[in-house]
Amino acid sequence: MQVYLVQPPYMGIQYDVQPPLGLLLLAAILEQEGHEAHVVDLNLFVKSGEFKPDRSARTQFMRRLPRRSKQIDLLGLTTWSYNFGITMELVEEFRRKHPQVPVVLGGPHVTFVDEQVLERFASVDYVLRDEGDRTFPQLLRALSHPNPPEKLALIPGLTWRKGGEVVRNPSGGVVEDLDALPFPAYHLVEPRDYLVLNTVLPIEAGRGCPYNCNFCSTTNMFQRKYRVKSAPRLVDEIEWAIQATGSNRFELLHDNLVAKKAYVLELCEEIRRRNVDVDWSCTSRTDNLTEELAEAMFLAGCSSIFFGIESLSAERQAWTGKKLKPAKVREAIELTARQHITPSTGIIIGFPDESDEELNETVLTAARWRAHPKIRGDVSTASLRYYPGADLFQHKDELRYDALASADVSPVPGQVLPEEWRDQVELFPLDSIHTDPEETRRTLVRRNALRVLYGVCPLTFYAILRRGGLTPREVLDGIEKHGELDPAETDRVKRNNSVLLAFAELVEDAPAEVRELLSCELPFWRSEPIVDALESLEHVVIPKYFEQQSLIDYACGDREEPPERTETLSILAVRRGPDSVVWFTEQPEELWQQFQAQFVADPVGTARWLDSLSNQRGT
Ligand code: B12
Ligand code: SF4
Repeated sequence: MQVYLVQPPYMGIQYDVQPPLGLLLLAAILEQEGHEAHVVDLNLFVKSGEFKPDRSARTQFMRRLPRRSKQIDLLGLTTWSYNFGITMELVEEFRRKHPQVPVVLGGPHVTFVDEQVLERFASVDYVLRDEGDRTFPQLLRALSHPNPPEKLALIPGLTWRKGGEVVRNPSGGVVEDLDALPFPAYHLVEPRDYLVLNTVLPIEAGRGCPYNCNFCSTTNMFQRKYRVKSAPRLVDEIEWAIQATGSNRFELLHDNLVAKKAYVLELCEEIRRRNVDVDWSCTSRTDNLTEELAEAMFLAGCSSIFFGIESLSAERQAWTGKKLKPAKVREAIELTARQHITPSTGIIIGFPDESDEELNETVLTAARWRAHPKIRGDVSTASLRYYPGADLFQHKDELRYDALASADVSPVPGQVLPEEWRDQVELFPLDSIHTDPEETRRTLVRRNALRVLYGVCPLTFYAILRRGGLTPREVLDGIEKHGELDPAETDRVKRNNSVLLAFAELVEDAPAEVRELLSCELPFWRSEPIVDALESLEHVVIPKYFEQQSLIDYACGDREEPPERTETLSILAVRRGPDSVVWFTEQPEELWQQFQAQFVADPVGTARWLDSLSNQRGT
């Protein structure tokens, strides 16, 4: 059969793109069964800039699929909650053009709203719940059978229509032997198309997390049994992926890989024994990591570990059911950094009943992790949302459509959920929210502000909290009050600048040390802090008052006395497009002239050099 598997686009910046691993795995399984599989990644199509925002999304997406119905025997789509609106728009359009071609949905969203989907949308024929590795080929076999209903009734996890009635087959459990799965069909995509946007590719290490946090659907989707590919099998896959993709940077996907210490040690041992030159990252709970483990991981090429921290308050931890101990969280981050691994952390904004002290503690601690030169962690911020399959979804009655929440998850600029679907909050839970409009706006403004501050000027942010006498709550309130902040603004540069200009107003009143840090991190902060496109070179010269290392030590709290002063230096900053570079120099004007001359002689080379030095990426 000719099977087309589609990854719909999802929100996020250009770098939020990864090959759709679940679909590539299913494609490899289908190929083993003799089918011809095609993977269409509409997320890549959007993020690579090929998508034209001023033209119809439906039309552009349909053009990526065959025109004639006879060229396609089945359409399968992966589904996530935050982009289910655009997913269903595509499905509806597909059904209009190809009324006879069966459509099957799978993945972590429809697994929990299967009956509702089939009841509401005639355009969907099948929902295949849970893990599809064993059941998807069974579905294709059943569809080729002379009497499909007889066979369909036997497929575990299938929700389908028998006559006019929606039937829900019992679930069939999970794939126990992950070693038996084939390598993903990377030949169906062009790895280079991904690598130019994001240098890290995913490899699945395993599934299943033994914990059960109230905001997370993993335990219901992949269940609580920790499953992994054996160490030799996983390292085989890593070696194969290096050959197949030309990259040696991988994220080893598992929601909580480090939960089994013995396994991780064995994996590290296997990587080192085979001397594989690989740079990898993974996810861990903070309470699963030990110094011994982190050291072994570093020696085996691990460069970053993601920790879902959520909050530094013991009460919020209890509320989520995650139950991390704040002191242990701090220890784990420090030990990770000590072992030369970058700790990447995730926090949640918008907990109900969160006190100012709790918010302040979480935001301040994360600011320290981001800013401190010995840690330099990444921090990502998410707002609290109810996902199907997560325990919090029991409160789905609180959800109501909200234009701002919906715009927040919009995968392409200007895409809004069709009006007639807006009352279907279970199906489109991320276009809805449980908080009132004012609180929703506040949460999103705060989350956006933190993304920008942690991303663009982390040192100044931490310094204003440590040395500027403001609490995180006061900074966030100040930004909310001063800025013309529209969380629905789709122009990212405009949105980030409104945060930065409001933050700069607060910095104007802060001590000179904090102002100078902002001039180093964001030299154009008094005009337009960041730009998207700028053809000519722009420069600014700012007097420098403090010796840099002692300024940083003071800002980070490693030095109590004020920073040493310097008499002669200036800050020279030059930018073109989104890229800027900063020098500390005694002769800013001469250096600027030289730079201009170099730019005239070799504009492309100089721009590329600027690009390589730029520090304003990733917001
Ligand atoms: C890698 C990843 C990402 C990557 C992108 C992945 C990609 N492919 O492009 C990035 C980092 C961008 C990402 C971001 C986010 N993610 Co994410 N992510 C994952 C993660 C860890 C792994 C996905 C994966 O590849 N799994 C391995 C494969 C084998 O599994 P799979 O894709 O689910 O496929 C299997 C089944 O689902 C099914 N199946 C899937 N599709 C189909 C299709 C058909 C036709 C069939 C029959 C079956 C089928 O069969 C497959 C094989 O068993 C999952 C957690 C997880 N364990 O899966 C979360 C997960 C998908 N992410 C999630 C979330 C919430 C997010 C964020 C919103 C996080 C945040 N709060 O900011 C962001 C949103 C995006 C953004 N840009 O902001 C949720 C989604 C929940 C939901 N209901 O939508 C998940 C499930 C984590 C969780 N437990 O909550 N994510
Ligand atoms: S948040 Fe992490 S620890 Fe908690 S259930 Fe989900 S994957 Fe497991």
